[in-house]
Amino acid sequence: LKQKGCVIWITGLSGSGKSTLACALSRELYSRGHLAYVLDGDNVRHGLNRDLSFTEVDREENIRRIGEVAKLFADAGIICIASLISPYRRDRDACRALLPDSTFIEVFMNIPLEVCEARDPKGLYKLARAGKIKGFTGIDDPYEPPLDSEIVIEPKVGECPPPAAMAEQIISYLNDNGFL
Ligand code: GGZ
Repeated sequence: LKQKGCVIWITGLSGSGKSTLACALSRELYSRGHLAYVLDGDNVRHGLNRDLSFTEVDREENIRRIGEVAKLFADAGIICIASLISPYRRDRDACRALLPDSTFIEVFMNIPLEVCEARDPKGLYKLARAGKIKGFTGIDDPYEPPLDSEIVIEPKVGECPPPAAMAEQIISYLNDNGFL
């Protein structure tokens, strides 16, 4: 194997760039000959998790299942990139606890709500503000930021880092910590 199995858990608000980063990272890893696989909340909700809504208990179950599946990939020696809002700290910590020491790498997309809302790529914030979506994370549902994530992605001078730069930040971490 050309990599050590692990889970890269990307958490953050809707529109913070989680899926974009997951995609850029998996492509970059592939191009370097590594095996990576993306579990994206929005995608998994169309299949495995199609029975789940956005209530607190269903989000908890969404996160739990993705954590368990991610663990299987990591056990198989694959770099599993999980990108989902995962708004509750205790649910993320429960996934961390499933994995061997230091193989759960939490990545916090520290992008202000105003920036995510201004981007609004799917128009969901607009619907949430209009009351047409209830319980939308950041609007009328909570998001608990990580307190000690391994990696933080932050905008510099108001600009969000380009996807390649974000991917590079994570690849450096993987290199420095013996995963690649
Ligand atoms: C948050 C919602 C909601 C509500 C639909 N709250 O930006 P997107 O569209 O593509 O990503 C969001 C996705 C969130 O699914 P996750 O599985 O990542 O969430 S969680 O980890 O909390 O279980 C958003 C869309 O689904 N979406 N309704 N009410 N996001």
